[in-house]
Amino acid sequence: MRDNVKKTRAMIIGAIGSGKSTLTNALLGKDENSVKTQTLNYKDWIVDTPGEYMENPMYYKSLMATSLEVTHVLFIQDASALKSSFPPQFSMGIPKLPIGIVTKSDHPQADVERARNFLRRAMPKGPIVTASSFTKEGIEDIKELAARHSFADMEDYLQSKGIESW
Ligand SMILES: Nc1nc2c(ncn2[C@@H]2O[C@H](COP(=O)(O)OP(=O)(O)OP(=O)(O)O)[C@@H](O)[C@H]2O)c(=O)[nH]1
Ligand SMILES: [Mg+2]
Repeated sequence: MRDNVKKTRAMIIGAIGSGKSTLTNALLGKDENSVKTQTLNYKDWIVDTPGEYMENPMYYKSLMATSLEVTHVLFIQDASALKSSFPPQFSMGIPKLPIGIVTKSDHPQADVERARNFLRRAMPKGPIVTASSFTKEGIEDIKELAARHSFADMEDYLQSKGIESW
């Protein structure tokens, strides 16, 4: 037993309907239908947030306060969305490890490149994973990255998988 293993807790943020709750279930291996998130929802190692918290700057304070409790922040961008709800460089204001996630890669209207560009603007530093809660693309990579507690360890993981880092 290694006692230097840190415990991960991740806050998941992104626009209304971007797929946060569905992804939360996929990461936790739960086969539940997601219902609209109304409030902060603590599920195992994940803190699921309502999309309103990201879309309305009035709620940024709540996100900032909640971020104090976590080790990682998962930034969710819907691959089919025509816009981003993240202000530029938003991740730089939160001193926690960021993981960018493009969700709904399976969607007929998905444009993964556009979504990655949106995320890179919000999150200048850190890994970006392309994922789908339906096909399970990217789910293992997200879990592996969330188990790492420094940028260097996340980069090592990406390198071991032959994935280019940021
Ligand atoms: N095609 C596709 N649809 C998805 C995927 N993930 C979620 N969805 C759909 O997107 C819609 C919104 O999903 P939610 O997980 O409830 O979104 P949310 O970000 O939690 O939304 P709020 O709680 O309102 O902030 C639902 O109809 C899901 O079925 C995915 O990977 N692929
Ligand atoms: Mg939700």
